[in-house]
Amino acid sequence: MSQSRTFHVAVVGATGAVGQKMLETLEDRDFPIGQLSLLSSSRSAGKKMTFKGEEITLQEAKPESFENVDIALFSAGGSVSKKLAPEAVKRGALVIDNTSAYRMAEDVPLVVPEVNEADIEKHKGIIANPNCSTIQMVAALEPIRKTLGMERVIVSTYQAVSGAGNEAAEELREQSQAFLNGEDLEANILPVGGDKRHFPIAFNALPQIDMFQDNGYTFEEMKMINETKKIMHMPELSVAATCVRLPFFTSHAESVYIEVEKAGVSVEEVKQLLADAPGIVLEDDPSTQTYPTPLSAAEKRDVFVGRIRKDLDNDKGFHLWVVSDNLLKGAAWNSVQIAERVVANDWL
Ligand code: NAP
Ligand code: 3JN
Repeated sequence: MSQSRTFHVAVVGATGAVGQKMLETLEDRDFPIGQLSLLSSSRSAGKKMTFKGEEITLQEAKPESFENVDIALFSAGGSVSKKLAPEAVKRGALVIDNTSAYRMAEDVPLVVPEVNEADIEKHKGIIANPNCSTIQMVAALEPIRKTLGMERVIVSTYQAVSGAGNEAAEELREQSQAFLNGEDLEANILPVGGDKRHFPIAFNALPQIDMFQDNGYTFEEMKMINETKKIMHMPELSVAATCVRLPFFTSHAESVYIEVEKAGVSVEEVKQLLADAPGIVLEDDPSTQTYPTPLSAAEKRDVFVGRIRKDLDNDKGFHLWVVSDNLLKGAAWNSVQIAERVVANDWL
């Protein structure tokens, strides 16, 4: 992006799966950076990472790290955001937070620019980036909702291991090798590092992402449900979610069933709405077996939609297949996109 002013940007969690993609995206987008601070835990402090060909030394994230920072991109987990985001705001930085720490807070905008860019302006120092599975789904739903209305959403996800961080991706690599060598599989991370039991992900499917809640849904499922209603400004929308982890590295895929308000809509009308929408790529042609997959969507910033069908029993029901790179549109790109909108609109 071209901009005359430059900004002091801090990336908190720069060594992580999301943090590394943040750096790549800032570089690819030529974000107007005057100074870049890369922040980590004490474990990685002193190590170096490269940005635009220059080596930058990682520093331990502390309250003082945010002196003179204009924009701080956080992806080091909820507890780090809870402790350090207020310190960054106190020192004048705008925080764009990738964790669930502030997503449902009333005075924190939860933003997917294609859906609710205008909410950014209401920020009081923190803007939350939604959960990856939520982002790609609402980006695909919004163009349909705007014209046809929306009453119900039922989603089942097929999520990549990179969503659970670098250690989970490493676990899939090691288990896959062991499985093919006929060795025992060691599971220490998935489905959730902090839970009591762990199961192999290689050649498997795990119907648990994040911790179980008292209502029987997992936290990932509840994030999708609550965040969708907040971003779309539709507290009355019916949303149900089942989140499943699968053994591939990149991109989340989702089977989404929707019921629109308007009756008698054709599948061609729904396809046209998606084809015309910003950030959405329609890949849907059964005659040529054209549809998105996790591999075809990887390393791309768009949300890909295919397999659009009208429900056979409900005139207002449609089925969609929505795929996007979970670390790009699901995390780093959505955050940098918010930062770009802030800068372009002078909303700092
Ligand atoms: P990851 O690969 O495990 O990376 C975690 C990062 O956090 C590492 O860079 C680590 O630095 C850093 N860190 C840990 N403790 C820290 C501390 N006290 N101060 C500063 N940095 C610290 O995990 P990830 O997949 O990148 O995810 C990180 C977080 O981003 C998640 O916990 C989640 O909240 C959020 N996330 C959001 C989405 C989304 O849907 N939008 C998707 C995935 C993740 P060291 O190198 O020093 O250990
Ligand atoms: O598992 C995935 O595919 C996405 C995971 C996201 C995640 C992982 C750990 C903690 C989150 C998130 O962004 O919702 C969090 C969290 O901050 O709650």
